[in-house]
Amino acid sequence: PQPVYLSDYQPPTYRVTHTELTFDLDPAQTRVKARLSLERHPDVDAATPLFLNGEQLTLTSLAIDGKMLDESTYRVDGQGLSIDNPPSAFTLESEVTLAPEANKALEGLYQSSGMYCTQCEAEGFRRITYYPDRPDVMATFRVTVIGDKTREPVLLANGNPVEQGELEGNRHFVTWEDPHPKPCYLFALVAGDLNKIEDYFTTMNGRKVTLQLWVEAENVAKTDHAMASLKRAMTWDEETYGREYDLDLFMIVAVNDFNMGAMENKGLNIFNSAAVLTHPDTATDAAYQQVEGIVAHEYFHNWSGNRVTCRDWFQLSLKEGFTVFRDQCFTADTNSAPVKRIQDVSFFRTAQFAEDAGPTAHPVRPDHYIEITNFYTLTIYEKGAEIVRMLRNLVGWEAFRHGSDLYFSRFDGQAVTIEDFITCMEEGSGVDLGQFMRWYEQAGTPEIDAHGEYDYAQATYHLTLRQRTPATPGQTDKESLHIPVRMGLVGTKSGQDLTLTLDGEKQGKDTVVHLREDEQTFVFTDVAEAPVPSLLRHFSAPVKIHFPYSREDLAFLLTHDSDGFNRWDAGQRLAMLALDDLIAAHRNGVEKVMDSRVTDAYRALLTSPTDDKAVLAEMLALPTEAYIAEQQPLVDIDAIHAAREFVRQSLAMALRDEFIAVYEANQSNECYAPTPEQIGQRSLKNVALSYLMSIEDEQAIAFCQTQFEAEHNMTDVRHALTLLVHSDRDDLASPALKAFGEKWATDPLVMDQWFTLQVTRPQEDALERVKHLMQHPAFSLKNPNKVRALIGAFAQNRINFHRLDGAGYALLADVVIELNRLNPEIAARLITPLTRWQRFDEKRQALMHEQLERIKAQPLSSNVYEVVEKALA
Ligand code: BAL
Ligand code: ZN
Repeated sequence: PQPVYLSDYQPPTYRVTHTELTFDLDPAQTRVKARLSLERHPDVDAATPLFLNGEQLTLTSLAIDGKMLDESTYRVDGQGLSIDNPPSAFTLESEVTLAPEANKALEGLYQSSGMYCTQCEAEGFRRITYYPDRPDVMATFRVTVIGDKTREPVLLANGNPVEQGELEGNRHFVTWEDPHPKPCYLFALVAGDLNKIEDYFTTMNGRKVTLQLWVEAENVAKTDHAMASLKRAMTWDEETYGREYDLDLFMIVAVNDFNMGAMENKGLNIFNSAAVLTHPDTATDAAYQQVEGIVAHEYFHNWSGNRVTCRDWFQLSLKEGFTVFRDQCFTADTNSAPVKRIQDVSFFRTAQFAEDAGPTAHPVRPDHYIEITNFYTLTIYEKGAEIVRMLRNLVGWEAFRHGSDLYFSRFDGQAVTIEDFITCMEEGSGVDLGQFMRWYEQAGTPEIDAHGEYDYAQATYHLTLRQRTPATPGQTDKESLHIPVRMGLVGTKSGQDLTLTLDGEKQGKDTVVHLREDEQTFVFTDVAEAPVPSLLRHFSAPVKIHFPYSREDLAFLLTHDSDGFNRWDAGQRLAMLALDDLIAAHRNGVEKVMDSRVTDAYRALLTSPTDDKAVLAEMLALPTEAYIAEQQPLVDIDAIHAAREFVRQSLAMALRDEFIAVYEANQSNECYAPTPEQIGQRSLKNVALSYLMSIEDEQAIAFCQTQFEAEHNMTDVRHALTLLVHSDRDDLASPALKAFGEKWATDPLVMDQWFTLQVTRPQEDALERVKHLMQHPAFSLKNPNKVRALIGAFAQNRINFHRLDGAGYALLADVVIELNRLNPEIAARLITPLTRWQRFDEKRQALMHEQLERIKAQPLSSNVYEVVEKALA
């Protein structure tokens, strides 16, 4: 497969102004008629053939302006259709057939639980009809869907329904019109036996919008939260960004087989059922929060993505980075803002940093790709969002909003670039963002070495910051970035933020220093007492910052920093220092000793009054094994696991009474609601229970069993069951697992949880369980949720996936090889843990490498080929 380069971008030679489609649905042979109004660009030579993308289609007829084309005037190959000498403006009519039931890649038109649905982003529309499948071709659409009245009573497409009727042979049709020009990746069609849940939203200009959720009959009771989330998101986007919804109807459909979380098709969002369905008995707090975030994210795309879209797929972060930033702010405003930031950063520093340091590292705007589906990454999404967040902070909210208004009005109905967005931000703020653009172009996580010196005599504090970005594949030389470092100086005597004076100017108690050079020193004057610097507050830039904090400094910041995020981070750093010592002790065979400063800090946290239980739960959580691994030059799987377990158990033993007190104080029989207060309370209670179960004493086990058996809500039930299954008490875990599995055997989303909690257990039999569960009737390799719940989850079970006999790696490779034929997009994603082979010891490196070579020796899809090729380069 050949890469596509950003530098090769050419505007479309022909544009489509209007698209009419008719689908005559059939599982084995759906007929798609297309009638496209095409125009040649005035600058394009008349002899330029028309090229339309098309894959896995059978062309049955082709006509221009009503005249069938002679076979000598066009060519069809595996990529598409070329037509010689078309007129400058014309109507092209084509008819193709395709087989939705055979489509296991879940791109284009396919069937999920018998229902027809589509997924076109990024390049799935070419599996539906011959078309210029690129986002900079935008057309209005009129779509007729014909289906069986019994099997497909519901026929949906984008826009508004304008006509419907009965046809012969128990068939019927509905015609839909979408007046907003859109690229074909936003096209959607759904047909099946679905139930409707309807509600209304009145927009800021008084227009009544009908909101519909379409689900299978058994899921009707699981839709309240998604509907309420949608209405909150619509209100928030009006109030925060002035964005009003633009059609009379907004629909969300839940499907079981879906590669992504959800898709923002114009007026007809299609969702993975896992991202829309909730019920207190079946969904955890985390799932509730995820549903709210994804519903909002897809809705926000209506402006940031649909009304203004991407010129080409290199600009993907233009819509995704901006929309993730928007959904993060929505969640922060709707729930606990500090917890949202802690959770996002915690995930980012573990997973995106790992991506940025691995063989698939790429800039937020890549300059080439082989398979665009491989670029729906944490870098494009999450690092893209961090860049937009930096922008907001650099120019200030008002100017940012001004720039955003300008962007939406200037480019409405257009397909644009990241430069267009940045230009609007520059115009909206008057700030030069020239150097800032490098964030989009350079891959790799920048690192800042910070050094501070306090001069008692002069009452000055010198802070020196030095930046470097490590080399990444294809990018060896990096230029210095514009890095905003938000900071404060916390007085060691007063325990208070000191008033900052920088270059003679008073800054208040919190400021942002702008690091633009490789190295800069910032001199603070009138610093009345020796400070501890609090750096990168709120994670003001997606970088790693190193400062030689002592444990005393960190314990001090943990209690005194006015920035909640940095208080949490100080706790993480303190735990990391202790973990580092214990990892070394494990490696050297030396007795492990718990650092009493960590225990003291945790005791203080557990016994101090708090008004935000969710934040406290985050503060009590130790860094994950994956995060610890990211901090090590070479990952020592066993030492990390042993060290972390040692800390967990030491804390549980030393603070057993405190954990019991917290657990008991946070019991509640209140009716379940996914409110921030209740979620905080449950998180705190369950963190305490996790610590107690790490020592598996009778009291903890009794708590766990009671919590499991109470069946109060899925958050508590799942947590208790997980702890039992992850303990050595198989005598208790097995009957509980069995009862749970039987109770929920017909609920696919609960069965996903049942799979995950078993294969993430630390005991040695995890891999055997995976193999066994792959035979379970509820498991299917064809369903991406099942693959993620079982195989993906097992690959996160660090101690067992990285078994020294290589059986974990071999299992993953087997699945990748099989999935490569069925669903290349999911197969390529699944390889990720193997691509990080260079981070491990020699033995594991060799074992992982061997599996990558084994995959490479197969006939591969371009998706899997691209990832494996990079991993082995
Ligand atoms: N556009 C793909 C799904 C999403 O990011 O919303
Ligand atoms: Zn998105």
